[in-house]
This record gives sequence, C-alpha cells and structure tokens, in this order.
Amino acid sequence: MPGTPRNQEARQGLRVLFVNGVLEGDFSALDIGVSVLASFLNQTSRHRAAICDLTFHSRDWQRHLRREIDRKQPDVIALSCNTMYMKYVRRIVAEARRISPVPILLGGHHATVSPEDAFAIPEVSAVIRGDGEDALVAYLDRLQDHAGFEGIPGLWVRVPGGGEVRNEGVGYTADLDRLPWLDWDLWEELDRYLYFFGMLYVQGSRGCPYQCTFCDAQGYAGALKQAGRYFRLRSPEGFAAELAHYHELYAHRGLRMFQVFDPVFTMDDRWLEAFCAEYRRLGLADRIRFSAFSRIDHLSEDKIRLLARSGCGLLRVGIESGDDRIRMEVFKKRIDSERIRRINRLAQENGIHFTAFYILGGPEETRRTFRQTIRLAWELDAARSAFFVYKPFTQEGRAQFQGTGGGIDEQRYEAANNITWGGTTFGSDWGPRTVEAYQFAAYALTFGRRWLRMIARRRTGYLTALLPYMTRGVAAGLDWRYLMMYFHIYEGDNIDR
Ligand code: B12
Ligand code: SF4
Repeated sequence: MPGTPRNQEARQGLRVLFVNGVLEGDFSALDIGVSVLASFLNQTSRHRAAICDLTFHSRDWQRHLRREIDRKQPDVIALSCNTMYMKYVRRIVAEARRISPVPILLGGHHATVSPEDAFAIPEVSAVIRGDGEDALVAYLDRLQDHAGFEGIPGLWVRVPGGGEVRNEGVGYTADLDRLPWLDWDLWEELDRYLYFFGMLYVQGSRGCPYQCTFCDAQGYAGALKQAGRYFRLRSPEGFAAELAHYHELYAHRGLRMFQVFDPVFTMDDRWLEAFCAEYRRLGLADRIRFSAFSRIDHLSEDKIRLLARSGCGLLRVGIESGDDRIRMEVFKKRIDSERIRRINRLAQENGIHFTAFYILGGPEETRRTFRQTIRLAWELDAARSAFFVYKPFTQEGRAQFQGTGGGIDEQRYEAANNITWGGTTFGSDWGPRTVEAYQFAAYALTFGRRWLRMIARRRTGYLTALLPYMTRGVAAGLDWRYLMMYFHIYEGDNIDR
C-alpha cells in the first residue's frame, strides 16, 4: 500500500533513494541540497541514503530508474524541486509510483515557496518545506516507528489510510557547522561530472540578505523568516579544511577548481580574511583555484588583492543591466555603472577574471536598454559574459510588468526549463523573439571575441579537446547546445590562466 515502508527492522533505519531528475537540457547540477541531505543521513542518523542520477540517462531514464529502485530497494523515494523542473518532477514521480509503492517525498526550493503545488501531485506522499536536515530525519523516524507526524515544522504528509497533516513552519538549520562533509561518491557517475566540469560545488555560507526582484532567493528567505536568519556562515577554518579534504580525494580524478556557491561569498570581511588565510596556510592557494559568486558592492581593492593571492581565479558577478535605472530601481540592485567599471578594472589589474551575468527581457526594458546592456558587456570585456533570459519567478517581478505595456507570455513560461535561453516576456516595443535576437547578438559579440582569443591561445589543442568532449557528451545523451556552452566555460583549466 502506498505510504507503508517495507523495512520494518527496528534499529537499521530506512533506505532513502534521492532521484536527481534532470531529464533534458542543463546537466550541470550535482545538486547541493541532495548531496548535503544524503551525506547528513548517512553520517548522522540510522537511516541510509543513495542517489539515483538520471542526468546521463535521459534516453532511457525510465529503465534506469527501475533498475536503481530494484537494486537499492528504497523505503522512501525523495526528489528535490525547483520551479523550472516541476514538469520533470511530475513525470518522474508518476513513473516511480508505477514501479514502487513506497512513500514519495518532495523538498527543495519549489516545495518551500509553493508547497500547495508540490503537495497537489497525487502520487506525492509528503512535502518538506525549508531546510531538510532535521525534518527529514524526524519524518523517517516517525515513518519507521509508525508514529504520528504532528509537530515536525514544515512537514506536510498524507497519512496512510486517509487524512493529512500540514505542520506549520519550515525546517531550519541554524548551525551549519554541525553538518558533515559531503560524500561526493554518492554520485555514482561523479567521474563524468569531473570530466565535463572539473569542479565540485561547495558552500561556506547559506542564504542572502538581499532582495533583488528577479531572484527567488527572496521566496525562500520569506519562507525561512519565521524560523531564523536566512544568511548563515560556517566556520571559515572548517570550510577550508573541507576543501583540502576534497582536494586530496578528487584532484587525481579530474578536480581542477572549486565552484563556491555561496550566494555572496565576499559578504563578511572578517570571515573572508580568515578563510583566505586558512586556504593559503593549507597550501591550497598554489594547488587549486576557486571561483565564487560575489557582488560588486562587496568588493574593494583590498578584498580583490586578498582574493588574488589566496587562489581565487574567477569571480562571478551580476551586472544585470547596462541601464542604471533598470539595475538599481527595477531589479533593486543598487550598484551604479561607474562602480562596476572601477571594480572591473581593479580585478583585471590583479589577475582576477570575471564571469559577468546579465539579464535580458525584464520589466521596463526597451530596445534601448537591451543595446545599453550589450554595450556595457562589450566595454567591460569580462572573461565570460552570460546573458540570461528573464524568467518571472517572483511575485514582485510579475507585478513590475503591470502598467508598462508589457507582460508575461504564460505559455512560453510554462514550457521553459531554464533561464539560459528562450524569451517568456514582452515589453512595449519588443516581444520574446526580440529578446532572443538581442541575446544572440550579445553572445555573437562577446563570445565571438573570447572564441578568437581561445583559438589563438590553444591553437590545435582547442579542436583536440573539443572533439572528444562533444563525442563523450553526445554518447551520454547530453544536450549538444549545453555541451558546447560548458566546453567553452569549463574545459581546460576552467580559469584561462
Ligand atoms: C547554487 C545555486 C545553483 C547551482 C547548484 C544547484 C543545486 N541544485 O544544487 C547551479 C548553478 C547548478 C544552479 C542551477 C540552477 N538553478 Co540555481 N541557485 C543556486 C543558488 C545561488 C543557491 C542555492 C543554495 O544555496 N543551495 C544550498 C542548498 C543547501 O540549499 P537547497 O538546495 O535549497 O537545499 C536545502 C533545502 O531546500 C532542502 N531540500 C532540497 N532538496 C530537498 C529534497 C528533499 C526530499 C527534502 C526533504 C529537502 C530538500 O534541504 C536542503 C538542505 O537544507 C540559488 C539562489 C539563492 N540565493 O538561493 C539559485 C536558485 C535556487 N536557482 C534557481 C534556478 C532557476 C536554477 C536553474 C533552473 C537555472 C537554469 N539552469 O536554468 C538550475 C536548476 C538546476 C537544479 N537541478 O537545481 C532559482 C530557483 C527559482 C525557483 N523558484 O525554482 C534560484 C532561487 C535563483 C533564481 N534564479 O531565482 N543553481
Ligand atoms: S541575485 Fe544574488 S544578491 Fe540578489 S537576492 Fe539573489 S542571491 Fe542575493
């Protein structure tokens, strides 16, 4: 019967199978939430977790899912969801239910910001809102012990035999230092990720105190508010020690860079100094570089110098728009173009590359602001420029289109599975296809220039690296457009030394 665990042995705990459900498109996610939760269960509870990754099985994912369920015999199947991938989640959940009667649990970003939507999927047995660590263990304990589900913050559950429990609140992990280091080998095809990307995803903090209107960090932050602060830091020394551990385990398997995924890594000055000092002391600065998200207003000459001598090779910063009003008032990222130019210059002088992120197609854009964005991108000449296409995740972002003569093409938005391509919005003098045309022009210019430099630098090495990369990727069922994109971002040393 759905909702009844098969493993009834008292102390052994339940077996959880996380399914990483990337069925097409962007294959870049070694999901951090799943990695954290699976490692947490294995290392701190009596329950056991495994990961079934569909990323490299897009052509035969149903067969792979069945094989993995047969092999791992889970008591619970769990999926992490974001809004764009809900179409995959629905298909996977339906298929998993055809294969197995065990409870199916959802969590993650979409389950937190839109729990009704996640819980409405008929095959879903339970949803956890917010941080998953403690709520997941509590859910599994109660499930195994046949106890009630009341009182677990953020847990919504359909009770076997009828009825449901919807607990108030959200899961919240205040102290990040109690989380164990990650067991990346839970990803059985880790070596493929290391081949295609050469990096592991790491975090020294969680959350972000800002409220940029295009970013759904604010949705998660809003849900978490009742429980505690969204922005939390780990011990900087503990974080550096964790990276040293990964370097020892994975450098010989292809790890070439740490991709630091703290939303604003350079937020806390003292923390950053302590981390950098420890990263250098452990001898990592000379052996493996890292790349990190930052914000222009959390960068200064001192910080850039500190980062440059501590192994940071690349900073990923949101420039968002070439128009100050769009960036500062519409997107609410209050950083002006002059400051951007100054920090960009300082970074270039100190040998730190930028990946600059831009957004095309947001509220109040005009053809003029599209051109301004492309012009600024050309002028800044970042090592990499990425032009995302606006997707209306937030209520505030949606509301901003009202009264502008623009809006959202709901059909296109419904069909979208990424922020990388595909217009879903329109303005007073432009439509979704206009956005795509400007995006094409933006890449033709900025990437064209980078491509010529790449060829000049690598010469025949370029083709001898590209051909096996593409061949292996296509053979693994990966989308050739993303392969092309990721080859030019991550292949080689990842940083363009
Ligand atoms: C790092 C990051 C990435 C990384 C890593 C993604 C990953 N899944 O690990 C990369 C670059 C690969 C990425 C990709 C994408 N991302 Co992203 N990403 C972020 C970022 C900056 C931080 C997220 C973070 O801190 N994670 C830390 C981990 C620990 O948190 P977590 O994943 O939420 O997991 C916790 C809980 O949610 C919960 N949980 C998670 N899963 C599960 C499952 C179960 C069963 C349970 C019980 C609990 C649970 O427990 C976890 C531990 O506490 C946020 C922005 C922000 N500031 O928050 C955007 C963000 C989450 N990303 C977003 C988007 C849209 C994407 C992409 C779709 C973009 C694209 N390619 O087009 C892809 C989706 C890939 C994917 N499979 O998730 C959106 C999501 C919006 C939405 N409403 O869904 C955000 C909010 C940014 C934005 N644009 O608004 N992303
Ligand atoms: S875009 Fe960056 S700074 Fe802005 S809210 Fe999102 S994570 Fe925070």
